[in-house]
Amino acid sequence: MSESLEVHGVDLDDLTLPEPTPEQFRRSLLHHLQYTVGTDPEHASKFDWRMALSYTIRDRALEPWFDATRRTWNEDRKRVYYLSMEFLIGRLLEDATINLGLRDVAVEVFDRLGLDFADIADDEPDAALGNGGLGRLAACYLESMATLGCPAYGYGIRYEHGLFKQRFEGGRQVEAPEDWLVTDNPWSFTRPESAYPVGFRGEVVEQDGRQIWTPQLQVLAEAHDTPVVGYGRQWANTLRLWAAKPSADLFDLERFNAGDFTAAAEPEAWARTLSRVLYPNDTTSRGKELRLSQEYFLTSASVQDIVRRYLETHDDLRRLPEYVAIQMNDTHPAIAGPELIRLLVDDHGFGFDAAVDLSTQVLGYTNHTLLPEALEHWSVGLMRKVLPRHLQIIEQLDRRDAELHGPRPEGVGLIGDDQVRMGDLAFVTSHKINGVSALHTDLVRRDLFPALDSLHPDRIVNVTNGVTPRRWIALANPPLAQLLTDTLGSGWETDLERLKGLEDHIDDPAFREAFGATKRQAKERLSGWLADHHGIEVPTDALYDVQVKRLHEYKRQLMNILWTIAHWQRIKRDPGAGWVPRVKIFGGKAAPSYVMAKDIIRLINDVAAVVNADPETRDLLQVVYPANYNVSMAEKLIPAADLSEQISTAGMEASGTGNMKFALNGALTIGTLDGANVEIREHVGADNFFLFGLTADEVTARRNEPDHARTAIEKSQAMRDVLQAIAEGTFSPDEPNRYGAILDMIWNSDWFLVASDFDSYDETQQAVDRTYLDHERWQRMALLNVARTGYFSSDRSVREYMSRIWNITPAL
Ligand code: GPV
Repeated sequence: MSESLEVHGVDLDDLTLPEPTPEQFRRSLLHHLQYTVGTDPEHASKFDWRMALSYTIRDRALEPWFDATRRTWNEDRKRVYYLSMEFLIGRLLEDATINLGLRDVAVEVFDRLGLDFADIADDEPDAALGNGGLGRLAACYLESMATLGCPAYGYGIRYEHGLFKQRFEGGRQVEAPEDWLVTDNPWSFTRPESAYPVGFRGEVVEQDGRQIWTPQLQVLAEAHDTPVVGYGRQWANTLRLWAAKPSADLFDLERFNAGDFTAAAEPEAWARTLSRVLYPNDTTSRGKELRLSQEYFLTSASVQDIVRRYLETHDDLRRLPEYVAIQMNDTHPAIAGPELIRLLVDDHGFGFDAAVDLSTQVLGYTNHTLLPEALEHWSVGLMRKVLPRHLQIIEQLDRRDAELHGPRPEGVGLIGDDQVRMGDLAFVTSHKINGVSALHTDLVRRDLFPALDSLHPDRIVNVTNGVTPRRWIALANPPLAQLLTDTLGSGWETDLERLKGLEDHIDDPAFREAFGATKRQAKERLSGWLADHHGIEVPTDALYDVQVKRLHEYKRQLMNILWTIAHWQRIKRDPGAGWVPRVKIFGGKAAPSYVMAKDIIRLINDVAAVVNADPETRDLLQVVYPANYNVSMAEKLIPAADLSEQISTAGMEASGTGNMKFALNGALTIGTLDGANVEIREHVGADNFFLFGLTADEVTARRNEPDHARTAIEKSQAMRDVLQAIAEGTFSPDEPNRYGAILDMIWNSDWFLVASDFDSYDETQQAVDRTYLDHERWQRMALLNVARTGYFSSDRSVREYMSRIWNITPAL
């Protein structure tokens, strides 16, 4: 707690809230219900209760938030600024409740009111301001930075519409807009005083040797702040999301007065578009003007805010790197380099070289993919139109680099083929570039930036991803959390390597039984939820085999469903062979324009319909695909999983983070040597991991073999039977040719090597079954997965960022 402070004659300590005893908590809750929500207990709806509860919890977040902010100012600390187009936060209420240490009190108070805390918490819409792993990683890192006491701001966009909602019609994905802001957002504070103009288009003219950019359009970025409380309420940071507002002069009064109302309102409408909707593409970049504008909108507002905050207490911008670290989450905010250089040169009188050096010391860039379709490129023409001054700076940077380093090999440089290469731009304006798993970082060095790496051999570093155990164990899996606390004492939540201590208990049958009981409870919770919310009935004594993630060919949900068909065919051939009952669970969305991914979704649903209706196999195999997978669904599915499917083509998944969440919740992984799977396997031990498939180098070699798919299919009876069943319309009797495109792809191109890896996957799946039949063995393997994956806490990752990249020490 801070020392006594007096402002306007008010002793701020007078405002401190009393200890939240159940009675105090109850009073606060009922007070908010009446005075903030405006209703009474007799008439309150679930929504009203949730709002009253949210305000009650939020009150308690403000003290650590203010304290942390004051300490950072008073101690003049270095701050981290995490710039990201995505923050996939999910729900905030229960997370904040846990981190503030109020869950037990809240549950008790609701019990006494005859209400169910979990039911109320379940009413909250997800903040789905992200697509998948990249956005969820940003959310885990925010939570870890707050827990560790790393002074930090997350900067993002306050999308009116987050990731679309998914439903299935006749097995097909249908998208509907997401609407999280339609009801009040109790976690956000509007800061109208923090608004920055962001300019677009217009002209640059030279005047007395200086470049003057006069934008044609100007939009206001208005700040909306959400407190991010760390576990143990010792620290809290800010997530600052920008909303786009038309600046007053955007409205064309002349046209309006002349009667052309629509045209008069056009620029205003355009301005609002900037924070209207999240682009629903995961790991693809499409070169659209609106997307570039959104990226600049986020970046410019954030960089202006950062410089303004620094200058409030400092006057020498040359010392910026001592106080400011800016992290770019992929290249989406990579215009930060040119923007900071622009501000330093055009507004603060720096020379170009000095501005570049300074910016580079401040900036860091995290690369999250090698997929060519995800590497951002902007055409020079578009860049010149939207950000003419920035294009000049990029050209100047490119010339400078060429002069510094002499003739460059083909394909090197910030601009080529009439495109600005954002990865190269991010590289040359950053002092550190990191990949997100050991394997991925090696490939970033070797395949993505070989030339830049040899020029700057100290720049590329690895920081393997991590996930927060507060959300992914304490919140998602209370029975497991309780067992961990009973066994290890409290403290594992912030020191996850303590899970190692579980190994001391592994020979104790009673402990293994208790561990097994946590899994059973999670399965019961999940099956109840599937029945209530999706009308799906599944047995609770089956092996739960789960693949949840965005739909993408490289993630190979297709291989999983093809294997499911093979398995079904085998059961039918010999129903009495002692099969392990399985529930195959799928979850995930496809980008709306990704035709092949949508075909795969439909195939999974078609297979589910046929297989689930088959009386011969019904008790042994179920396929379920609950629609609209999101963070809160993940919290229900992951704890219940026995088997975690991490089956991407080796070399394609930068890291994966779902793989970590599953292992921490005692699921065994069936996976390739890809991304962080490699490190998970090293940690849990090869005996406790179901490995299959080609390695990254073998993948590269195999792709060069002509007809690799056909060759593999011809070798595999199982694969041929599956493809034949699909071709005959077994799963689409009304339209036998429905999956012609998938079949054609598998036979004739198969870039992601589904056919080449199928038999290896099949054998390994059979090993999974055999192992599962040995109950004790499975239990031991699952326990070792929990015990040995403490390394994958995002606290460890954030500490590595702090020491290797940000050069910052925690305040706690
Ligand atoms: I680039 N990732 C993502 O979710 N969206 C993107 O646009 C890009 C990358 C993911 C990678 O695919 C995962 O392998 C990785 O675990 C995650 O980013 C976080 O690093």
